[in-house]
Amino acid sequence: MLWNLENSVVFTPAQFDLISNILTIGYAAHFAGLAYFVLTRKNVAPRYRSMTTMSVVVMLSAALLLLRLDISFGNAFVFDPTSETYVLGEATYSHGYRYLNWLIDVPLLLTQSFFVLNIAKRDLWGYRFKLGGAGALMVVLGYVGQFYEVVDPLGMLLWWGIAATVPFVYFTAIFWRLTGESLSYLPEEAAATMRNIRYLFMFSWNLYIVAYIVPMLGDFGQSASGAVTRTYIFTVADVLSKIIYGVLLGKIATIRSKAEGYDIEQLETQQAR
Ligand code: RET
Repeated sequence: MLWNLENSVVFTPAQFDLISNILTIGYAAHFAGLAYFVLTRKNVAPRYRSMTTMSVVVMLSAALLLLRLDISFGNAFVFDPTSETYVLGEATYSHGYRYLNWLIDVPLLLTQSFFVLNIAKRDLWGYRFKLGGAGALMVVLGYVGQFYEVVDPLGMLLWWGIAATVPFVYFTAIFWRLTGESLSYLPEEAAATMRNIRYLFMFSWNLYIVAYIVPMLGDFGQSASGAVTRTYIFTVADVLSKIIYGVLLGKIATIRSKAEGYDIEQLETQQAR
């Protein structure tokens, strides 16, 4: 039997609301992020705009996915008046969508940073291939693992998780080195932001691992509270690793644009005259 954690527990109305509310906040935040990135696109010089485009794509795919998850959650559980709980109805909740969304977002998030880094042109495709490929591999391994989160959390789930950690460590090391090198050539203010991005990356990407581990935590991990907890962790990780990360990269692009003589305020005043 292949089963997600949510499908094997019974929710109190409060737990049901906690999950469906946080899923709603999750997609609302990404739709808001979508508007933000579309509207601020012209603040950066044309050479940085593909980076903003990547944020737009990430926002849209995440917002739609989280909406899909919320609908799936609402459809799967029905209120049972006798026990006053939410129990599984005729459909099941499919958590795997989350991983399939990462397949789009992880390679984009990893390679998006290249636009504000100085990477030699001839190395660019190599790095895209290494980071994008390792990112996708990690997601696929994690996706296979999540099928075992109820039937064998300390066996197969753990096994696939450890397998997924190998590409994770590989691309994180490259990302850390490339962004670390940038601290010496970025303008002062941009370097300070890059420092924050590095910490944010480490914190938020590791949160996904924490959420993945929840079903392994014995009775708690296999309970409705466990399901609520991991949905919250995933949502916090999503907002930090996609929205805040994108905003900070945008800040670096704006600083670099200005340093290179592109000033949107000046351009707009000129046009207005
Ligand atoms: C898994 C399985 C356990 C081992 C590791 C994992 C890492 C997942 C990460 C996911 C990042 C997702 C992002 C999504 C954006 O949309 C698959 C949980 C290492 C790092 C950034």
